[in-house]
Amino acid sequence: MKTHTFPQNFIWGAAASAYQIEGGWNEDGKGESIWDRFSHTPGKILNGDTGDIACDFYHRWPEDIRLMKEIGLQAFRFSIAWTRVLPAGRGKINPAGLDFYSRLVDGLLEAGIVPCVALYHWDLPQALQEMGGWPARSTAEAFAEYTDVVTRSLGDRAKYWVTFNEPTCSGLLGYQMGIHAPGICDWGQSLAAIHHLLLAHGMALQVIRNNAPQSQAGIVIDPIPCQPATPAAEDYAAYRWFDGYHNRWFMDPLYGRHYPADILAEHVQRGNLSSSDLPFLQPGDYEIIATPTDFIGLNYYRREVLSGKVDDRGGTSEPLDQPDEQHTKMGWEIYPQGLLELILNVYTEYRPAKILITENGASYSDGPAPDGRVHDQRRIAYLQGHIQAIHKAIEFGAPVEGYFVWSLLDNFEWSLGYSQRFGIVYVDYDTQLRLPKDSAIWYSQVIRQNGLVEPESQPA
Ligand code: GCO
Repeated sequence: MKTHTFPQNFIWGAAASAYQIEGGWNEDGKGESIWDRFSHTPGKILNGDTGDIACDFYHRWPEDIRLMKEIGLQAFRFSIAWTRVLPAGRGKINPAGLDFYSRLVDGLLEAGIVPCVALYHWDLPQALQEMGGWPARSTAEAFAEYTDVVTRSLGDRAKYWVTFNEPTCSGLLGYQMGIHAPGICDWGQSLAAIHHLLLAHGMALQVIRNNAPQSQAGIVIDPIPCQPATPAAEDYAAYRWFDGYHNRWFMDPLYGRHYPADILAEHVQRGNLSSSDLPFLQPGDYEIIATPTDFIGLNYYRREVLSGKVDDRGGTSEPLDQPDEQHTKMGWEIYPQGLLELILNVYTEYRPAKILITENGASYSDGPAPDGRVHDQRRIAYLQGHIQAIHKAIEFGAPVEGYFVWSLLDNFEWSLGYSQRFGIVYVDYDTQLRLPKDSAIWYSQVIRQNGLVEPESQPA
């Protein structure tokens, strides 16, 4: 037997987000978010799915906390729907919304589960989008006010705060590729949005430090480890560009550097910006963005292999010549080694004091078998490989202190609706019944053992 035991204080958790699980989209005074608007717009989401009901977590959370407890989760990362708390984004507070999250935090604490609260997982108030959305600087100010309201209410009890989950997705998928809300395709708006997301992160950190001085605060980023498909110059250029606009453009300013000069020049050359004087950048912004954090959260699913065959991004993912079993249902390559690369790259390049793996998981559509159980062996294999990679990173000295599987429940997978099941717990969307999959049972064991115990592989 080979064992991979993790450090004593390592935290094992699961993650989810408000719009993907809550439902109750207009209940008890909740305002409309850009995801409500987007999913209600015909043609945006596969099969016309919406998050109106989702997993009905808004009503079923006590049952779901019991489930978490049964699995043995030590932490739960969830997000707050801004529009429950401030229906119009700014101004009037909705006490019922705040109260919902207060009861949720208390419920988790009573069950001995550490709440890890994300303030933003993509669901901007529609009212703020109408005032310009993230491309407008005023949205960053609104975010700081919202953070103040939430942390005054929960800051005494919640000890882990995430400002933003993947500003890459909000900024790039939402404002440049248009496949996420608010569905805009414009580099100028996208770069302004990214700047204000990062600025809002820094402003919010300062608020959290005031209102919840005992807590730990950070941001969640999804840098995608990438490489050129071949040593050819055009593949290398495609790789540099992707790594630049998708990874370094976010990480560099968070760690006290400016936006990467090579990518800035390339944005100008491609016509995404009219000049390298960023119109949205104001004196002092870089200092605010680089406000020190206690941890960085990293989300990892896959790598990207780039080729210079030009598409509108200047590079395409090279379809690798690999069998289907090498991919999850999302079509994403299974590449656990990439998680090790990601952790080591971030650690050596930016030296964060502490790293949490805030998301990692796989979509497979296994449902209940005739014996009534969900035998999601492929998910178990996926998680096992990735947890091993983390163990290796820790052996190399990287300060990884927690792991959150994505996700607790099958849920609303954004523009792909309910077609993708990432949960370790199966959800029957007709009845809202929950059924822990084999992976949930396996994960409880991992938690109990604080790591993996696996049979030695047999020599061929
Ligand atoms: C993300 C999001 C999740 C997704 C998950 C699977 O980080 O992309 O946090 O909401 O559902 O990553 O795509």
